[in-house]
Amino acid sequence: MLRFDVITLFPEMFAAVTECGISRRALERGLWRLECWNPRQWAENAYGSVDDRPFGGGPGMVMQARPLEAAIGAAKEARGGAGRVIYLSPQGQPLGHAKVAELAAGDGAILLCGRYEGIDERVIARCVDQEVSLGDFVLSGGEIAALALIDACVRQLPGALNDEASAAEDSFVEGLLDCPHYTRPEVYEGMPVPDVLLSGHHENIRRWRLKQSLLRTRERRPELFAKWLAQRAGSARGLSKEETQLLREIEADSNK
Ligand code: 9WO
Repeated sequence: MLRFDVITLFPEMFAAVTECGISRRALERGLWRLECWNPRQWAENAYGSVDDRPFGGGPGMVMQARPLEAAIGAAKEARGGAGRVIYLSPQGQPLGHAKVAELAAGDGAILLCGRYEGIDERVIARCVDQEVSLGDFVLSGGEIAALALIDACVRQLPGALNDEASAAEDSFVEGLLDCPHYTRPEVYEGMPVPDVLLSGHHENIRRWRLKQSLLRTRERRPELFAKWLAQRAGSARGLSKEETQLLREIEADSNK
């Protein structure tokens, strides 16, 4: 079963996934589980401190190795001695759908959340299997990144979404951005919903949505579009007739 063990000084933050929305429902359905491990429990002094001043000087504090490693050890033991350790940091490899899908299909991971200016590098050397980043920005700690990772994985689990929705239809599963969405009213502040969506013609609607996805991806994320094209054109099945036709239309439209 998918299981996340989180090493964190702020276990209460993880109520965001255990108490809310799709991830809460999936937890109640027994589709995944979460355990938090607070390094403070393994603090080396009576004050319960787990940070200290950085060697070499400079501002701020660094999380000490021993309490972190003890917490990781406890988490590993609870997982039967196994479990890869992922450290969430801006220095990591960028997270994408492929990694999310791989994690969701496996048994999860131990997620190490840093605070302050970071963690002692020797913990990374000794314990961390993968360092993962959500993007080029700095948070106050790894927790919000870990929450995002957990949420992304849990919604991939079969049975997590209600049957009207399917993670297989998500943006990125096909390597393209999502199409636009509309709901009532039909006209909002003078802006109508595209006619095709009111037509009831399911084939035309599907085609329009695919075209919008292609348009948006090409416009907003050219590198993603190039990757999609290369992957499609290079694969055994190649581009479908419809995809080829839509790409021609897009090309023609952009030259108008
Ligand atoms: C804080 C800081 C303060 C003064 C000068 C330099 C500094 N660097 C940092 C810092 O990088 N703190 C990190 C906070 C330490 C590791 C955990 N933290 C974290 C993880 N911030 N942002 C992330 C993160 C994780 C995944 N994807 C994007 C951001």
